[in-house]
Amino acid sequence: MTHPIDRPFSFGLAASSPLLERYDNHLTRRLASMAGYYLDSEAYTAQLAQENSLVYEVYEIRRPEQAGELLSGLSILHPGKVGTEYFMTKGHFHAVLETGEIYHCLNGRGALVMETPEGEWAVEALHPGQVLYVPPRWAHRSVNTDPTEDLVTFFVYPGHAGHDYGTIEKFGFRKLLVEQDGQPILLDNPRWHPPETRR
Ligand code: PAN
Ligand code: ZN
Repeated sequence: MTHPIDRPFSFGLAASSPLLERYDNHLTRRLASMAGYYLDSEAYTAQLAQENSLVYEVYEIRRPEQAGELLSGLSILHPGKVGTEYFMTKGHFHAVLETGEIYHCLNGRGALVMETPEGEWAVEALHPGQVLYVPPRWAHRSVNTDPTEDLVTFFVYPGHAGHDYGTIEKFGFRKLLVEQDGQPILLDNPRWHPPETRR
């Protein structure tokens, strides 16, 4: 007999609450879980002492984590900054490097910062209605550059992709998004080293 989960299913998706009509897992990332991610470590420590803010949330529609399946869900990145650096997701490579991802922006304003293991980089704007294709091999991080709005994206990726956070946690992305004179600008990340010089 066919298990009910192996029947087609549908769900509503809206940029306003309730965001997903159904989901299986709600994941939250607070400031305390992002030690070492922001460039200005003094600003990070001072801000964390004030409040362990909710930086982002992910609502997942669970499916078996295997080839052939698609994993999807909603990412909600709240507005804020640490020092001048905008709130962002941790960012990752997929453990199976040769797997891509689709992001569809539903609300807010921001960017996806991306790079390959060889150090090629790209930054693509996100705004409502925009669909962004992350090719296989590209690490990705969402950044919310709006001062007040949540950056809401719907994502879909292959079931067997997995997540590899280690490299980004250690070196960060090559480019950072910071606020200067009220506008987002790209900065070179001083913690980043060319892959061939890493140890
Ligand atoms: C997304 C991300 C989500 C949270 O589902 O996992 O936006 O970002 P981090 O995983 O970097 O904390 C995705 O890209 N999945 O593969
Ligand atoms: Zn991903």
